[in-house]
Amino acid sequence: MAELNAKIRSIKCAVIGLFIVSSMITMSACVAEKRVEKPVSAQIPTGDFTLIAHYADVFLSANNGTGGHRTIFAQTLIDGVDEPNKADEINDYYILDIRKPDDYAAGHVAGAVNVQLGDLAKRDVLATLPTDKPILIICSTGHTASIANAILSCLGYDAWTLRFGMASWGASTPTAVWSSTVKQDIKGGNYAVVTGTQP
Ligand SMILES: [Ca+2]
Ligand SMILES: [Ca+2]
Repeated sequence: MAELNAKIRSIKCAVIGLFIVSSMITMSACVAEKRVEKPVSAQIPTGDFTLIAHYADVFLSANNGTGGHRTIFAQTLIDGVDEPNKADEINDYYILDIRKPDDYAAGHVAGAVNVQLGDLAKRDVLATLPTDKPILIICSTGHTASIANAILSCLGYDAWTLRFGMASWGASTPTAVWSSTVKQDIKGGNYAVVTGTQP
């Protein structure tokens, strides 16, 4: 009987000992974690998030020399200077016009496909966008196109914004600049447009 009690006591001691040791290991791990500040990059989860963060970095750190982030001037697109390995002419691009259908029908760049901004990230719409050529996004002034550009860039597309949008393309476009109710004429390049609902 005494021998059995001694065995039980030794088992109890072993269990308590294990508990103390494991608690100490856990505590020291917590202290170590608090002491070592992880760099920000190490806190980004792996997987899809890392890929999106990479594309976001590419987009935000890009500057094509004109002060804009992945923007291109209308004149550059139709000046006849067309280097084979550079997206420097309108024919190099898949053209996406994200304005309202009425504005699109009133006049758009030849070949431009009309997709509303709100529909752009729908799966079936994304599936129509090319992954083997740059995408030129056109809106009225460039603001909305830049939103679409940022989104498509984060999804891995080679997206570009027509700088100042259709205001830079038409002869003269009444545009609200400093007030939502007052419009002033913005002079554009007076380049050709196609009217109607078809590209
Ligand atoms: Ca050109
Ligand atoms: Ca080219």
